[in-house]
Amino acid sequence: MAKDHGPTGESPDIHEFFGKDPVEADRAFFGRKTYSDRRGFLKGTGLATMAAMLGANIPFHRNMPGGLIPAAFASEDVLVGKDGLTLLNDRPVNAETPPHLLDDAITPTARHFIRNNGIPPENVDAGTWTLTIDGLVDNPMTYSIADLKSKFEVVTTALAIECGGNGRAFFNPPAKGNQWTYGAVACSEWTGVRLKDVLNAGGVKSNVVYTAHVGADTHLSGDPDKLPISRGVPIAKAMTDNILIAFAQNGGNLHPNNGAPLRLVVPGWPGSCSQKWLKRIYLRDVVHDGPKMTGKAYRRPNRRVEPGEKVETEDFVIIERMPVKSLITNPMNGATGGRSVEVRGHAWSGDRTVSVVDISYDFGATWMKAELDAPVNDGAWQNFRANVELPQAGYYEIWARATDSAGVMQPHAIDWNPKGYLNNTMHRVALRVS
Ligand SMILES: Nc1nc2c(c(=O)[nH]1)N[C@H]1C(S)=C(S)[C@@H](COP(=O)(O)O)O[C@H]1N2
Ligand SMILES: [Mo]
Repeated sequence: MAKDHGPTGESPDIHEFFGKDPVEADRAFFGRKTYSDRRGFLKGTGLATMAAMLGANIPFHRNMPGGLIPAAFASEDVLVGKDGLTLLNDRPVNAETPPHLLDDAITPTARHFIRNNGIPPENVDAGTWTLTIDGLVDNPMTYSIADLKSKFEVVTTALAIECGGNGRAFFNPPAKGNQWTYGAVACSEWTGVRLKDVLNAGGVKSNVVYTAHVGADTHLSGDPDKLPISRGVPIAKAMTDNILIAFAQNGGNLHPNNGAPLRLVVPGWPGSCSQKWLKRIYLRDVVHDGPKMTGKAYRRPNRRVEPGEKVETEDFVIIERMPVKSLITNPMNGATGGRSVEVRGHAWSGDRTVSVVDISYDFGATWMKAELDAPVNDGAWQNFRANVELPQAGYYEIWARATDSAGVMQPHAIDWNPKGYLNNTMHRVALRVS
């Protein structure tokens, strides 16, 4: 990237500039007074500087939406420490993992997807980080990470996190939001303490209904009084065994974009419940109404709707468990190979287990049972494999479908909803036998 001067004459790097002071960066480049002012456009010094940084004029600069960072700059620097992820958006950072890179039983930290709603905190120090538990508890407490480790049982478990919007890219009519295809899912090994132990130590009052989670990230507007996201779960869910307050990922530090140094991991429910950069959990006697809990965010219609149907906000309900789903991680979509193929992948169903994974290579006319492992622990995804012998050279599709412990099978077609959540249609990969 060109190390030129930004509009203030002191910012050599556009990400640094937007990262430090997004409002000022927008004003300088786009002439916008507030982040929500979408009419701003590049002009004057902002335009000249942007053009200098790009090394070219921008003929259609008047069409550039305010705040847009040119794709020419949307480079790997926001994906430091990640391996092979596809960047969907760089402000905030959203990146998914191609399915074939999710082949491991335990997802390496470098391949765990990133879903940010705001700007992560910078220069975090695990040594001074604190977590406050308050609201409707008998004894409000503030813990350091060392306190958590010494006061509570430390456990290591494999826990699957899937974004509620994973698969959104396939909705028709399309749904606004990050166009996740398959890779907003991962199953790292997390080390931490149980949420329920920490809540119990605080003494949960009898009128508690919901948890409320607060992280240290900043709202995109830069407004310190606004949270980018604050979600919660019903207290009964919070008291289950497999929810962790995690301080290690795969035996090492959490990746800075995955919530370092402390995060919640709520397996089986929308990833948004798993607050990153966790600073505070407060208990409430009402359903939590923080940012991204209300309206249409992480909510779905309370009934089946037709594709494109308009749904009133009051007809939306909070998404709880994620539905039964599977992902083929081998072969890679579009691969060419011989007639013998080991099909591999993972399957999961929030708060349930998967009982069967079926594989088809003849467009669903016949199905064979894959070998399916039990979850390594409650909350982990399950690995499957099947040896497939393809009859002759040609084009094939490998399809996988999971059925869960309640007998629910993945559908062929999307159950459409306005915000594009919960797409659990069967995964298909193309394969050519030469
Ligand atoms: N503080 C904070 N926590 C957050 C988010 C966020 O933007 N800020 N995004 C949530 C969403 S929508 C998802 S899907 C998961 C993704 O976790 P990951 O980025 O570690 O993969 O984090 C959740 N926790
Ligand atoms: Mo998400």
